[in-house]
Amino acid sequence: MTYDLAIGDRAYSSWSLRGWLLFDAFGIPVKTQTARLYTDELPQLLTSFAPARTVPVMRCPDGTVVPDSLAMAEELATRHPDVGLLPSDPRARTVARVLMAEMHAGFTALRNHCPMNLRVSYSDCDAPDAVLADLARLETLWAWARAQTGTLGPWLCGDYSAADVFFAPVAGRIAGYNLPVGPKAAAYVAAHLAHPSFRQWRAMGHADGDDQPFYARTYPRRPWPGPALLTATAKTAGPSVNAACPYSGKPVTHFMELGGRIWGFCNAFCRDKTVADPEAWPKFMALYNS
Ligand SMILES: N[C@@H](CCC(=O)N[C@@H](CS)C(=O)NCC(=O)O)C(=O)O
Repeated sequence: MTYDLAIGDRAYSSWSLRGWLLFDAFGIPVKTQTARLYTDELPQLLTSFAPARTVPVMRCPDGTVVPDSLAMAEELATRHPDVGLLPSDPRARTVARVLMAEMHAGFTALRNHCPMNLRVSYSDCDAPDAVLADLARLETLWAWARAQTGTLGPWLCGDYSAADVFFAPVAGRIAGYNLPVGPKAAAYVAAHLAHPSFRQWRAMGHADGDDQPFYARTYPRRPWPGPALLTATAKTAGPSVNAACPYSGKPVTHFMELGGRIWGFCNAFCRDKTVADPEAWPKFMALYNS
């Protein structure tokens, strides 16, 4: 028995990103099921996760359902004390909990004006004062956490922890809407964009289906400010260098061009997540570099 996790569209569901990172970034095995927001898929999926009304929601191996990201973080940290979800140092752990609680409860202006959309990147979004006030509060909290925990590295409370998980969507918003922050906050955002789990999530977000109209904005665009991406292109036909999919080992049916060669995958999702960010996928890069 393992954990089951229900999530929404990866490109848009900021709460789902938190839920998934709590597993992926800490090596806790999980079986993930997805449903598209604003469709009947979501309530349908949630019928097997009662009493959940939103995603993320997890079912523990013992059958207990945990329908809230903050409760998930606490429960996973309790059930897996050795994976580093919460800092082992008591003071750093307290600070991490303060950060998670405030992020979970607040920042409404930022959330409303800049809904997470990992498929686009804007150069400006006319941020109103309330959003600027939320950004100032984030910078205060992040600086306070570093001072309290004596952290000099990229994360807030020592090693990457659940506190950082809770700010991953905010990092995506600051990057995606080009929101003004100081150099220390900008470095923290850059650390999130380069985190292996975040990169994989964002790449899968590009492969998750059509754009959701609710998130469309007409702001001017700029290139995604994360790590420089290799430019790959989906192709309709092979033949490919490889006969077997780098992920499943099954025969290839979907194709992609990269570096002047054609690469094959066993389904559209695995092809498209690789097109979005080839370097996010160690199994593909092992094949590519072999
Ligand atoms: N308090 C919840 C909030 C979760 C939440 O609002 N999830 C959104 C997706 S990002 C959702 O499921 N919306 C669907 C709906 O409200 O019908 C948590 O921390 O997990």
